[in-house]
Amino acid sequence: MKRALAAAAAALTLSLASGVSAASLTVGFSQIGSESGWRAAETTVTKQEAEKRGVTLKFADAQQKQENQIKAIRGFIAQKVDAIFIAPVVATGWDAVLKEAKEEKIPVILLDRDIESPKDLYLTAVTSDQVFEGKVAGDWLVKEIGSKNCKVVELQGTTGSSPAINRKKGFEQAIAGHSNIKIARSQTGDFTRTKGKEVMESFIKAEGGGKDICAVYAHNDDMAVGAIQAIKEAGLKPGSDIKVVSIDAVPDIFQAMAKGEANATVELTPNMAGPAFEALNAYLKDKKAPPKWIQTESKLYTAKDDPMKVYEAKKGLGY
Ligand code: GZL
Repeated sequence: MKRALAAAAAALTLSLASGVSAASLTVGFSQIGSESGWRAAETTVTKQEAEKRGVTLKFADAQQKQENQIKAIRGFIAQKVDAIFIAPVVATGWDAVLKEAKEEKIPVILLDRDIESPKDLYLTAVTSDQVFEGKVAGDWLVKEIGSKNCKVVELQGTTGSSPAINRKKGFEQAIAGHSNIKIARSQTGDFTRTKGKEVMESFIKAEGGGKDICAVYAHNDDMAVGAIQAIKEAGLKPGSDIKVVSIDAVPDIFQAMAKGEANATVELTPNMAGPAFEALNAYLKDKKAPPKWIQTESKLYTAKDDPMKVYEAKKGLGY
């Protein structure tokens, strides 16, 4: 008992000193898995943000399965946690379990992906503007290509996930007015390097060895890195024979950029938990409901942005 009191006092002091909330909360976090470098960084940063605030984080890795997330969320409800964070693997199928959390008055915050459930079933969603991310990627390609004909192949994220739906939408908006740029093939690579490479290999095979493919648009950098491997193994030069544009801005894409093998990426912060904890504290302290969407920044990086300097800077940020 004495040890627990000492620990709580230490957490209280630490959290007061660091100027964040003094409450020692227990938050359940249902994470999708560790399918990409970005996802792993989000997990690391979420644990760091909890530690900074003296929050007890109960972490559940769903290995990309929604049924595992729902099971974990029911477990958090049974344990009567103070709040639940969810990175929802897909956008549908959450209403029932969110209603159960609501009945127990446990606030839910969505991290990095959105869902199609009624908005009164969650407190807020901390995500980027994923349509905008796709548009930034598409706008970059439009500018890069000019009036040349360009056959694009697309590596989509996880089928049914909000980033896959929205990043596709944004990219298509960007190229809509440019009939010289066409998406010839589009398939999910499930946000992983392995699948990204496999699907790119099939695109290259289907397109007569790939020499007519002008660009690959990957919904995340991990699939782009897999595609780069496939392009090289086909005897083509990624970054020049086939332009490579993707999203996340993880360190490895900057290494590829420095070698001229990747061209552009749109940054996604892995720190969704910081804003989520701040919104939760404000809500628990004075019942001040946050906006339903807390938007994180998106920034384009290209080879002009000193990629190795960005690589070094990013290495310390949870990657
Ligand atoms: C987007 C996030 C995506 C990342 C991928 O907000 O959900 O999931 O872009 C990750 O790297 O797999």
